[in-house]
Amino acid sequence: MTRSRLSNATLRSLPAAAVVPGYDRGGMVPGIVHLGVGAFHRAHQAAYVDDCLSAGETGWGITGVSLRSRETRDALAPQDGLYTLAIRSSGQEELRVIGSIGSMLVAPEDPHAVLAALVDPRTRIVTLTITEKAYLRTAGGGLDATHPDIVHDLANPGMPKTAHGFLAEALARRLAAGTPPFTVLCCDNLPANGATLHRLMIEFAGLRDARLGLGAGLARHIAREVAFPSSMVDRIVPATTDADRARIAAELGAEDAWPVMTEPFRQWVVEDNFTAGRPGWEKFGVTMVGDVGPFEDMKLRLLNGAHSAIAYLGLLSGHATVDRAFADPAIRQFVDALWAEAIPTLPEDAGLDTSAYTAELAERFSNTALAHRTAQIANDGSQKLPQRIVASAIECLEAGTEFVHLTLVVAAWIAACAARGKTLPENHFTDPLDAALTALLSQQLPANETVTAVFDLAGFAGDHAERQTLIELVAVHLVHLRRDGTTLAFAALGIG
Ligand code: CS2
Repeated sequence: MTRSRLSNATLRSLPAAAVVPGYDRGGMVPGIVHLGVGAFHRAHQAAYVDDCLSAGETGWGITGVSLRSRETRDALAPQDGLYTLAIRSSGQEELRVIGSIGSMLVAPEDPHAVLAALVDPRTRIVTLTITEKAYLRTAGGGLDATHPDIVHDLANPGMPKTAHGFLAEALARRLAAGTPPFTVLCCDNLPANGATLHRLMIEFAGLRDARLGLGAGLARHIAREVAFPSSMVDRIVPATTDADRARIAAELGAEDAWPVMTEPFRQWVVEDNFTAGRPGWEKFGVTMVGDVGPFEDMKLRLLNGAHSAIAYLGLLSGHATVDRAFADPAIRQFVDALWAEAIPTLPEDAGLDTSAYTAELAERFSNTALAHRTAQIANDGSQKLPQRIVASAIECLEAGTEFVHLTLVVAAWIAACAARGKTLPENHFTDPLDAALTALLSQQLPANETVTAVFDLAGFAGDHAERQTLIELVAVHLVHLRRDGTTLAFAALGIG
């Protein structure tokens, strides 16, 4: 059956059960440029902005930019930027068509158009979800100035490839034109994400200034006049499957090339530091605060830390999805123990309710409608584990607190990487360090040497005084995993 395509023209003929934008999309002013229009952005920020537009705000339409691939633009352009958000809980599905993305650009196709959108005085906020690895940091956390894309962007400031290059060029042009800077809001899962990006941008601009012989002009401007609020973002967004596309098309009576799947829960905690205005997000459940740090750490260490544990231990135990892995009593018991180790590393005086938080996480991880794949979360472990697991382990060591579970997650990551092409499909998940990791793991070195080499590669624990202790603790688990998989690793912890 040929169905019509979701678009402005077909919006009014959708079934009444689907919530559609009630506002005039033509009157939307593009006030936000978003870099990295993946599914997460479309389930999270774009939905909050859609709430504000529905409430009558007009100044915050989103211009979506893909820094790499054209897939999202190709899917959404014929749909006038519209897409369906399917909000799924174990018993039901609610469909909401989101209208906040007014236009889309693909940076490699037309970097000039992206710069024009960034320089446009109507753009007052630039938001980012580009994933951890796109910040191009060295293992020590500074800017990787030797990365080919950074080298390229420093040599070709008018034709950037990286987020750093686009932001720097746009801020330089706005400064020259006397246009006030936009606020840069980082929405990736990094600790102190705004401050981290601010620091990387000052470094990048410093290199750019030196190269262009401009003194410290742009670096100083970014350091002093550009706001980089931090934020904690949260919503679980499994990758869309063809079965999802078919189901949504049948329910809508119209084709949607890229609907986005998500859960009912959503959370956004944002540092309230916007120099050029912002949408009234707080009216829709966003928590605007002075310090996001405690919320970020709680989310990274409890949600994301448990996610990585479930992903690697789940893969090693043969579970394809989070809900199935979490229903495995051994994994469930492990996650509870992992939380018990991580919780004391969170600030006590920040008013965090960790028991309510973990109880809610347990419910969210049990959502069977999401079918959130363990392989999806397993991607990019080298970029994720430092803030999710290693940071808690180091703080436990510093505080002299005993722990044995955090380090199993690191060992499970190493074992899962080594299992690819053996008990797991080749490229079942990927990592920016894959070339070096695969070469290292194929040597089958003793556990201690393997873990040391992995720590060197990934920069885990840097030159911290407790690095060696940590390596030894991870290696003990790796010995168990190599000898008899998760059964022995769990048994050694008294689980199972
Ligand atoms: C997940 C996150 O893929 C992953 O690494 O842990 O994407 C997680 O689903 C989100 O951070 C939830 O907000």
